[in-house]
Amino acid sequence: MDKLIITCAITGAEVTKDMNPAVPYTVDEMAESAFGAYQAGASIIHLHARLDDGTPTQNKDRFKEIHDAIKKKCPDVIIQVSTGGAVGMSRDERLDVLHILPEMATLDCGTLNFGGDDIFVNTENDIQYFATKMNQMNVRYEMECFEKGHIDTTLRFIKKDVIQHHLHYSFVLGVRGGMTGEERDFLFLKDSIPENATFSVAGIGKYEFSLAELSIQHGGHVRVGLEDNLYIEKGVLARSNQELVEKVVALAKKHNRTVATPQEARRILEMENR
Ligand code: KMH
Ligand code: ZN
Repeated sequence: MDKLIITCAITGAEVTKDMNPAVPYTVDEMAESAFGAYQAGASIIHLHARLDDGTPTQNKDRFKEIHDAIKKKCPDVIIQVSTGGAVGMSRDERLDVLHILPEMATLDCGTLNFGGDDIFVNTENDIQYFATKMNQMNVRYEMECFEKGHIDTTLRFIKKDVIQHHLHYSFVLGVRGGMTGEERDFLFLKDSIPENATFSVAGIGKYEFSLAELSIQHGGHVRVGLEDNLYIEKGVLARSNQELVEKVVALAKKHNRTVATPQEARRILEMENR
């Protein structure tokens, strides 16, 4: 089995300090939180940008400031910027972040309900537009799939050579409107991707650690972080992103998986020659 790549989704666009005071907003808070996660074992930081008051933004200058502050504290960490942004943002607004030429970004592979009246829109044309831009700019992507139809969409785009490079999936499970994160869901998705692909899981809320453990056992990788889950255990708020990563590291130990360094993660994801 490959070493375990741990991604930490430190802030997202939807969670707030009212929900958990450890959610970072400012540049310094982001850098501090990312550094803690990195020290605990995260090799990838999944990054959204916020203004100081918590408002989500895809503004390239704000992203650059946060990106550079994180890199100053942990120069070798992989920063994976979000091109998902927040619900309601336009295509080009979401892609503004690509101007900082990130090492890696997300490619969201389908539309889904996002709770209440929210819809996270990713039409077939959006996906093609995003993938084409990232191919042109030599930005590596992780394919975010919230249900099986999203995987089927990627398979069509792989055939058309719109999706290129090493295939790396993230199964984001447990969103209100997407697929749940039960074992049967995980196994169905894992068995639906190409054999040469790698995958990670991002369990939302209560699914975070059960999915993490499943993925560790099945040779997959893991994302945790306050973007996805605010609790270290039922009813107990996590004190930091670091604490969430530490819990995954303990699960890895339990199942004899060694945690990958950022350089090892680049090798596993075939990102070295970009
Ligand atoms: N904030 C969600 C609307 C991504 O980062 O690519 C989208 C999201 C996915 O978080
Ligand atoms: Zn995200």
